[in-house]
Amino acid sequence: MKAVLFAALTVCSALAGATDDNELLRNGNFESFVQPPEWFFLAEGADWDGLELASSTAHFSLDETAPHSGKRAMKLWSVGAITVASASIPYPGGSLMLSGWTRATDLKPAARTHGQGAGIQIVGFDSAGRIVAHREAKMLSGSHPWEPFAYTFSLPKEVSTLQVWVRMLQSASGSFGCDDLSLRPRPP
Ligand SMILES: [Ca+2]
Repeated sequence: MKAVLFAALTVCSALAGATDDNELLRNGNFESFVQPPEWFFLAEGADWDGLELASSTAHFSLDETAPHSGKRAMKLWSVGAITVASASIPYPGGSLMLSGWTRATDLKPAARTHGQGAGIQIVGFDSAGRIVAHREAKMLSGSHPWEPFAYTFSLPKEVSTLQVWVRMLQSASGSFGCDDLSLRPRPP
């Protein structure tokens, strides 16, 4: 099902492209169709807490019914785990800020996740591709209209690259959306 979705979504990326030199994230507004390498679906594996990254009962799509801006937003829904990751971004060091908008509908928390159902995480990898750091930029549960967030963080020196992960956590249910994600160096 997901493989078919990717095949269908690789048709067009004409709207892609960040025009801002300081923007580190590509297609953060999801106006371009989601495709590797901009965003890709993590089909297997588990995170640092042993929470699975994907299950067969959860889905993602580009939502054209209620985007925050433009014509599309990222939407995750149903029951279970799903993770959509950004392209790997070289970590420039120092302080970065991830900002954007999130919404949720009837988002029930997953077990073992401290009341969190879904959200956006920063994941740092060392030069060998191992996860060596993670940050929770915006996690939520319940129902919320579009709301902005801004999260400032820095990562350890051993981090070589980072990804932005949009996730619904293991055994959560409901839906989660995000739009207009932006990752930038934070001015000193
Ligand atoms: Ca959008």
